[in-house]
Amino acid sequence: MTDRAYQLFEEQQQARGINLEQVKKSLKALKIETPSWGYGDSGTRFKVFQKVGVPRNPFEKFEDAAQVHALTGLCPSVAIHIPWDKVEDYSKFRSHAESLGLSIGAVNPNLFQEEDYMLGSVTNADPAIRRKATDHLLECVDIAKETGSRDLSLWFADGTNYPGQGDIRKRKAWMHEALAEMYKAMTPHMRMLIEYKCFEPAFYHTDLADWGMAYNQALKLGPQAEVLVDTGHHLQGANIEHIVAYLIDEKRLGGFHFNSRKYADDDLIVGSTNPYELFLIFYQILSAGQDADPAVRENVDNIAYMIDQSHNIEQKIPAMLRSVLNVQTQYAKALLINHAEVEEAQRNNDVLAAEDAVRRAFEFDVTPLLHAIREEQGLPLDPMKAYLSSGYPKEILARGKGGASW
Ligand code: LRH
Ligand code: MN
Ligand code: MN
Repeated sequence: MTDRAYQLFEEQQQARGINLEQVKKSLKALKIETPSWGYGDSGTRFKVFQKVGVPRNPFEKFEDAAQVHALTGLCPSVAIHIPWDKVEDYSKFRSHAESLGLSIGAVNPNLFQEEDYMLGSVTNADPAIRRKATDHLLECVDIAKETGSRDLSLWFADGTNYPGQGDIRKRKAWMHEALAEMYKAMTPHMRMLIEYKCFEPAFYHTDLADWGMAYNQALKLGPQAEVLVDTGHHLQGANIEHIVAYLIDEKRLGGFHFNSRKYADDDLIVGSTNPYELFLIFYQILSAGQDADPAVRENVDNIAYMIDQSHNIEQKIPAMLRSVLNVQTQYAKALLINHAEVEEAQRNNDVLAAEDAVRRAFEFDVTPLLHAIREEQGLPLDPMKAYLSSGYPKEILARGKGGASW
């Protein structure tokens, strides 16, 4: 790479003691799973907007996802949501994914869109509804066996709107009962990722409202159950990177649903409103990646990075490209943190030097570095530009309006 911008960048980073070859290796190993539902039509509770060119079925969702992977080299797997991505023949679906250079990623059950679940699914007071919900979880384990998926990613809308509406402790037991039944059905290579969310759609209490509740369930289930951190699922001001560090240290961080939020669970493009938060999440992960305890390092190596976004007003594929590129950029910046420098400042109780050592990495322009790795990988230097000038955006217009919703 003879590019002057990169040469300058290289000199600058070498002078700071950063091993750029290692940084490049780590960047090339980054994998981000995209969600099938991010390619479909979506909206708010006020309106679902219909776009021209949206995939009409799960197969076409994967075709769009393949574009994102081909242009970035970052997204070889796609999460599915059942029943949104229910197909007749999962082995055919799997072959279709593989023919596109993709694999089927996390399987997400859906327990929030049926009339029966208005007052809860696995925590409903009615045992018949709990049975139906648990059966759906078991169905998803079977689907994961066919798709070859390792992760089952669970989010429950279950909760109540009013004090007294439900018995919180009974619901806690019912939640555990359902999870335990599902856990028992999993194969040894599967993982259950338990997602929490502070509120919405329930507004008084949510059965799994925070990381502590998800962690508590995971601990009682066993080592194949871990916590999933959706960056949009916290109360205002929550220190997500602290939660991340804590969970890794307990070896129970299963993965992320990345997105960005300002007010609630906005599901906006990750890194669009708070890139520094994303950078600081990676700082904690990379710092734990150097831990002396191999179990902590193993947890870091197995974190599933996933996007969970709904693109209501944006073009779907460009929105996904922007998202994964934002993650890659913040990861690249975090890789420039000189941990020895931070640790020395910490040992000296030098507050400002420690903060400076972390922040400085965030302030570098990593464009030359990202161009260098893309060139080495035979990828377009600017994946967004490459997409917009390709034939694909025009080609998909032939699909017309009325594509798959979520
Ligand atoms: C819920 C949620 C969950 C996924 C997705 C479709 O807020 O973010 O993580 O199942 O919606
Ligand atoms: Mn989520
Ligand atoms: Mn969400």
